[in-house]
Amino acid sequence: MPARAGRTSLRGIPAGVSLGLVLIRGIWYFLHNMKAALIFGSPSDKGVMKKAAEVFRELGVEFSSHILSAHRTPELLRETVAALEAGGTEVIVAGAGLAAHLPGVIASLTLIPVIGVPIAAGGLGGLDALLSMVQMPRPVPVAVVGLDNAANAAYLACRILALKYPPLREALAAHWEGIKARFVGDNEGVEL
Ligand code: RP5
Repeated sequence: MPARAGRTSLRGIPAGVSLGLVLIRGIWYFLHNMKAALIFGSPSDKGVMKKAAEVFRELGVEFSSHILSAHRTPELLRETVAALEAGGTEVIVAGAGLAAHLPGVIASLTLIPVIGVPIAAGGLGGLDALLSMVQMPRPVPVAVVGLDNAANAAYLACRILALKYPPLREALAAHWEGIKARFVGDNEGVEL
């Protein structure tokens, strides 16, 4: 009788090796205290998504970032989400354009809250991406921010994390006070 072949993932990696990689990556995220993750569907999304990275850096939130696609690299996406879960990631910001199923697919793989950033790519100006995210059927929600507004997605992610981490809450409050003070300063004695 022929020996039973071990299970192999679609990437051609034996299932045991794949599980090992998930755990190793999970340990890496855990050791680096990465509570947030940025995932986006293409290198062409980088310009938009780096606005989220800037907010995380400004507020001192450690994050991992990944270019992964729900349709181009589905196996790697599944493995990465498993590794993020294993490593203690608590919120995911996912950006994509066109038929932007990436955030919805991520939300189907995990209970970690997912915030979608619809990216204005292609002939429909981003309406396609916006509707793909905001119209997720129950019970698989994706919180959605405005077109290309990755910064707001990161701010929302920080607010979610701040429920649990008081230093982040303080950093957010100080950041907000700074914005208010600058706004007031900029608008005093305006010459028309
Ligand atoms: C989506 O398709 C990506 O998120 C990107 O916004 C869009 C176009 O991707 P590329 O063709 O530029 O790789 O999957």
